[in-house]
Amino acid sequence: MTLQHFFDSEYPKSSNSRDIWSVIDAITNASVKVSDDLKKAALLDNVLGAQGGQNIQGEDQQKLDVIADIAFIDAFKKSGAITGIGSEENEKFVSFDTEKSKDADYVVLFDPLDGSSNIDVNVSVGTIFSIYKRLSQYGESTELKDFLQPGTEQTLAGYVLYGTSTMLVLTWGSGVHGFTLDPDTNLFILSHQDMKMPVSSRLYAMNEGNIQECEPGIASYIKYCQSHDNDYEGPYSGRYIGSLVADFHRSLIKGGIYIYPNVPAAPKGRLRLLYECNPLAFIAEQAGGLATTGRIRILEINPAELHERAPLFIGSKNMVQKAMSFLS
Ligand code: AFP
Repeated sequence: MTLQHFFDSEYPKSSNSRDIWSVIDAITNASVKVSDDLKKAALLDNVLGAQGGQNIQGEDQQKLDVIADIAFIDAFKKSGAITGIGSEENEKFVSFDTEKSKDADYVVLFDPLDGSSNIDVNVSVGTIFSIYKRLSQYGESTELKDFLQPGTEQTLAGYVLYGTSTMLVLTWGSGVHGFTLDPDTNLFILSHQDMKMPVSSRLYAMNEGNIQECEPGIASYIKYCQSHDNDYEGPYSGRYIGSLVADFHRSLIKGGIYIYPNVPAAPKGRLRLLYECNPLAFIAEQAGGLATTGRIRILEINPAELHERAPLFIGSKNMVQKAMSFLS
């Protein structure tokens, strides 16, 4: 079944369903382009490597970060259903401000290419996105308040994983569904219906290089994972790709926990609340998992700024709860 067919049969019929489809259509169009560029990256001129600048987070921008950012922004502009966007790669939000887009219902927040420092070594990366209904007045430009909504207000969220196959994983609040790109037709086909995250597993993911720098409860939890005194009575396996979207996808399918806590170099955590934590938290919860800062639910945070960061404990419900029990 194609994504469009699935959407037509499953998305609640309402006045906004055409607009939501336009947004999904824009995402698939841009992701097919990005997927093609990634596949051929080492063969194309001027695609691999660093752009030579830094994004607002102070991180080195890869050329493909910029290429993906432009591809998604163009597709969102064309969709006619989006009034403005916030992107990890742009300092400020962008209000589209055409006659049509001033009346559009939705804003998108997205990370065009998560894990992009992995591109040059041919490791999976992804696009993560989150869609909200605007709060500003119709007919006017987008305002900051449109983007600073808690994750509980998301209408739609998902990611495209550019891995051994290209997959789109989506939720609109009634389960999580996965679609695989058929490279012969460029259509996304339903391959994973109603995905459920196992409630526990013996896989943990963390940049353990940071372990001495974290609050003590985190080192104690990791010791627990590595011991014989845990619920599996034997060491868990450590798995860390360094592309959140790929690490998360593994947890969604096989179960597991991903932790990125506060560290002195990133006192509020490294990950971006609006582009990474909220969309993945919506998916995790819809699949039966959990997403917290270690102390509070990610989706209930009221963001104060566009590029806000948050610590993230995400994955299988029992594992996230267990990890939280180690924090004072
Ligand atoms: P990039 O997109 O800049 O590569 O950042 C990736 C990321 O936000 C997330 O996808 C990774 O899990 C995390 O950072 C990796 O961070 P460390 O290199 O500090 O482990």
